[in-house]
Amino acid sequence: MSLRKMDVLVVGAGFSGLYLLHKLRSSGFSVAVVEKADQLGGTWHWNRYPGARCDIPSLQYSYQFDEELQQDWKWSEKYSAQPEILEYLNHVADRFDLRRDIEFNTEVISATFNEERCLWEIKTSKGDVEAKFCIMATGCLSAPNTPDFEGLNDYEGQLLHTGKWPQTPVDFTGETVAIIGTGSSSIQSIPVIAEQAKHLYVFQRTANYSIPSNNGPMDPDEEALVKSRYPEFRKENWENGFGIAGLEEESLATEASDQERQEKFNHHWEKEGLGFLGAYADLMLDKEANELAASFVRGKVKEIVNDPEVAELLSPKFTIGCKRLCVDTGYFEAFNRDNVTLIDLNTNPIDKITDDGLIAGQEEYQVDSLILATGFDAMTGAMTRIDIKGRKGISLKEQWKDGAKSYLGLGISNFPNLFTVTGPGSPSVLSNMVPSLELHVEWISQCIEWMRDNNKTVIESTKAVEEEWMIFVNEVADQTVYKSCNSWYNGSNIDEKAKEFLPFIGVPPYTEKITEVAEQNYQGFVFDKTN
Ligand code: N01
Repeated sequence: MSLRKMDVLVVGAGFSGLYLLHKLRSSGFSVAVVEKADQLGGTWHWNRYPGARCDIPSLQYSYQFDEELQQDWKWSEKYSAQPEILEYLNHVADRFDLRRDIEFNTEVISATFNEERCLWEIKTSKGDVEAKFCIMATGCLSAPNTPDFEGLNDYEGQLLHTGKWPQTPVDFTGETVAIIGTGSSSIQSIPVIAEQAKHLYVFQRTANYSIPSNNGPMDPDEEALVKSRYPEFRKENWENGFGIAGLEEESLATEASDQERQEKFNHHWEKEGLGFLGAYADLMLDKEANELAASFVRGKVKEIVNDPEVAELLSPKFTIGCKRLCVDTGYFEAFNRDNVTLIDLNTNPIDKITDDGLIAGQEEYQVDSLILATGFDAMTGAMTRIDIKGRKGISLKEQWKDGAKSYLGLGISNFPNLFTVTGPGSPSVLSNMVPSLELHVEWISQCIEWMRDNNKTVIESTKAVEEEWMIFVNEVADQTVYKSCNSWYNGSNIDEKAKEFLPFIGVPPYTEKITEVAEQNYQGFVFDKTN
């Protein structure tokens, strides 16, 4: 393929990349999207495991940039399943004629900033690109984590990773299956796999909190109500700390009576899903309040699971919410089935994977399929796995070795004209991702337009502002209970990764901050720096 030149190259054709393409093209820029997969969808293309669905209601987990789109589209369920979300994204691509500027099966191999020419030189698996701007729309949870289990390459059965699921549906009927990990992906897939498999072995290192989704067909009255005031509904949600409806509670768990608390927790358990953490304002701020919610959930696990030993193993011991809370359909109930066995990896560590299964705690498990539900190198992995070089050949991977620093999750020092969507230091994974990424797409597009209108060629963040910002990100987290356990929010699921809290907590102050930065001609960013 011959060298292609353009204003903006976008990496990734998921929710962010699609909207970036639409927005930037409408503003008159030449823009293309490159996508490693053979089709669009990003997260919703790769995560096709059984039971995959969103856990923020679809009326919220959807684009709002086009009023006609949000009025026209009809979700069939409260929390839509992966195939429907993918169908929605395909509809968006067709509706806004996006496909003609997306190159599929195209992997970015390297991206190097040429300081003299002030542009990005990007090598892809299908040829070279030169672009004034490069935007990483690569997702927060898109670089699968495959632990280095001894013997993994020897396994001859069907090896699967929830984050890289095959496009053709996998049928486990009659099979013996092992799944390693008990995070959101596993918690969604276990009840579905358990219905198919002859036997399912679940290998758990850390028990996790999960709240029932109470999913069901879309309530037509609720849909009509939301659609009658969609922009106001979106705005109200955005004013909550996490940008999600139902999280605006102000009363404190520590001040409520036992009976009040029980009633409220029960209500939130039955109705609110992720919003369970919004039952009281102090649940994520105060350990004592948090323990009240945590012990309520542990009590529910013991009510649901028949075998007391299994119930105890499934009862999480850490602060609720400091690992991403899960939302399920029949997760704890699945352990009442005769064909599901829970294995505690703390007392039975995996010795090795064999050609036909695994050995854990000296017990051998022969399995037809082995599923790794072991998560992602979150927030930074998708970028550090690409060879990105900024000023003076500095590598992004090297620069982020001791902790990912970014100004507002949008720009990185030494990497001019490179923007990140929902990067480290922004609310991203601690918010409703879709409005968060829309906010970033709009901010980035306006910034590039402003540069065009004001004859600016190069924008970059400085070390000083991003250091100051990441200190603030961590100071905010210090006022909460988020840092009190190992989680992918703080890099502790990946051995070689710096242990630093990455998302910014608080949608309203963050939105105010980036709006102010833009209004003050991108205060904190430097334009056309000379060496
Ligand atoms: O990954 P995870 P995930 N040996 O990191 C275990 C989003 N998401 O793919 O906790 C043994 O949460 C690990 O154990 P431990 C959502 O934001 C959303 O499930 O580290 N076990 C853990 O149990 C979510 O948080 C939805 O002790 C090992 C599991 O693997 C994020 O994606 C659905 C291990 C990994 O859990 C990631 O979820 C799905 C090892 N060496 C995902 N290494 C929605 O509902 C790891 N584990 C929208």
